[in-house]
Amino acid sequence: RNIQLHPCRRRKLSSCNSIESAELVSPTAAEARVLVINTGGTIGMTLHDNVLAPKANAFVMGLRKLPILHDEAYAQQTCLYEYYGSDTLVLPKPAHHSDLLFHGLSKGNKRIVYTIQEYSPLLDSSNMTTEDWGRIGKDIEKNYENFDGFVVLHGTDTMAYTASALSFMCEHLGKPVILTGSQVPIYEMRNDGRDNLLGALLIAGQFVIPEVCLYFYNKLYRGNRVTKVDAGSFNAFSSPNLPPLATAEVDIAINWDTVWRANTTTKFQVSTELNRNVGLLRLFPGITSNTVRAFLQPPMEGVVLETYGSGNAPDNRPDLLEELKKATDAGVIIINCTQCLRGTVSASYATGKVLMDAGLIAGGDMTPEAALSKLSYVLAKKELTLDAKKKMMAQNLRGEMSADLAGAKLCLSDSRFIQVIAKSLSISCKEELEAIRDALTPPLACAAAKIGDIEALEALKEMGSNLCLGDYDGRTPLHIASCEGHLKLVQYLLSHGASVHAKDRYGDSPLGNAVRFRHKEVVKLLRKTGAHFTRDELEEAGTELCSLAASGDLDGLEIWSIAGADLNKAGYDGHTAIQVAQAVGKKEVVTFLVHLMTKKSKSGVIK
Ligand code: ASN
Repeated sequence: RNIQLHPCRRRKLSSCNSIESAELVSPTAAEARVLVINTGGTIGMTLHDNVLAPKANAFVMGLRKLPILHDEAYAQQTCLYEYYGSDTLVLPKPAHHSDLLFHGLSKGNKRIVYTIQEYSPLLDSSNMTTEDWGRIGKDIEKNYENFDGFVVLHGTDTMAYTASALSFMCEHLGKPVILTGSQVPIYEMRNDGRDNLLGALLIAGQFVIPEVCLYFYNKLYRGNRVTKVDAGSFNAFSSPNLPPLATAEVDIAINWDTVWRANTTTKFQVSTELNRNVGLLRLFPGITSNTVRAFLQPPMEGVVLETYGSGNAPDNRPDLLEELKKATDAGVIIINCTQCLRGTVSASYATGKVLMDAGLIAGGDMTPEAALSKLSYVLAKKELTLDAKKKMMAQNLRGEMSADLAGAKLCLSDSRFIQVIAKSLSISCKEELEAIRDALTPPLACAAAKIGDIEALEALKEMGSNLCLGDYDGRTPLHIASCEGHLKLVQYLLSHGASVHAKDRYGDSPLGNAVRFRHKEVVKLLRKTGAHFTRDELEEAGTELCSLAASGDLDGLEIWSIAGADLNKAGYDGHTAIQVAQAVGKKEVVTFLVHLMTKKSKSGVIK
């Protein structure tokens, strides 16, 4: 298998002597594509009349001059601009071991090719509105299938709000969306913009972390868990109630156990409907009932009440409690969140119970930013009743609040199997046990997937293993089950967080595997969940279709069609499958292809 480049780029490349042969033939040298949506913020600002303001149409040119963020020689040699346009850049090849990402499962040592889409006007994030969030969401949706990951450049001031809102708006997300920015413009000598952008690009391009995240000062956080805590430090964000998803120190270490996964078989979509009749009200000693009443007046529909400590409010203020009760009776949803940076709302005090009695919903350990944007998202769901909306507010939708500790998974050391191995190796510390688990369980899970053994997978899951991780070849249980055509098991894995976007070391996805082994129902289910071929794979499918047409392989043609191939795509010599079938006199193939194409154009999808 060759480097995953577009055929026309590959042809040029192979005639170019200055490219190392390893880059041409090694599958691990393939490229990953990231879309960078530049909304503004300090990272691209310059000084005008002594104040910082965004500067339009300067960012790409600025990055081109930075060798750590762009490799001009590679761009020239691989015809990058001709193929992707002048707003596309490419990271240099990692040179030192610490640039290669070993911890957790990376897609290997890939070139990150990134395209910058600049918004106009560029915004200081204080000027962001809910419409801007919608625009970002829609642009991710529009470009979803053409990129491996997304980076959103954004000002730091309201980044936590945007990250929270996007986490809810992005439903059934399967790829990384990483917000980042900086405290000092990237053009200045001492700045944090270069490191932040570089880290975000490396993670977005190499790891399938299906979450809206925020990357800042060497840490990747879940987007709906952060809050800006420092206006004068490079370390501007904190995620007080959830440890980082990844830390980029000497190595980039992904905390895979913490990564949130959608567990549905539904395609990614962005919901841009948001209700703006929401607000944040911070309790303070002496607040008057008039203030509270005024705040809760129509059209207000949802409020985050920032209370004291573990969710407390005065229980000697009937005037105040009555205003809250009147509002909840009238259908306003009020969420109880703490003013404290860290900790959760609990029902341990009498001063907390009075709020429950007034009809408030406990917000757990949600940040006010997350609670507010969740309200805005949930209240916009017109098809839901008030009760259903309240229920949704109390549920954990995107990992924005901590799960009940009662449901915590079994600890690794509970597993006899691992204990026996650990004992024979004289190992007892938690980190080493975890290392053994992470090394042993992926091949075991793959073996279970091979024979379609759901019970064995259940047992591994109970042991604390992550069913999304791949074996030594990066092959995940979903790859194996797709090869074998175990439909039920594929369904099981997808509803337990398996990623349809996982790639093994050869660059193959579960969809590609299911097509190769002709498992029609598995292909349909993977497609329904959002699996798709890359642009390059679709390009190359033309040739495959022609050879199937020539050999009269109707089944093969049908499965490629279901998998999303364009039946009109020409092969390497410019002929389409129909033309080939006509040329070799295979009438039944021509009829079949025409039938498939009309079916597709009528329904949009093949049933
Ligand atoms: N005011 C800037 C913004 O939020 C702050 C920053 O990006 N550091 O756009």
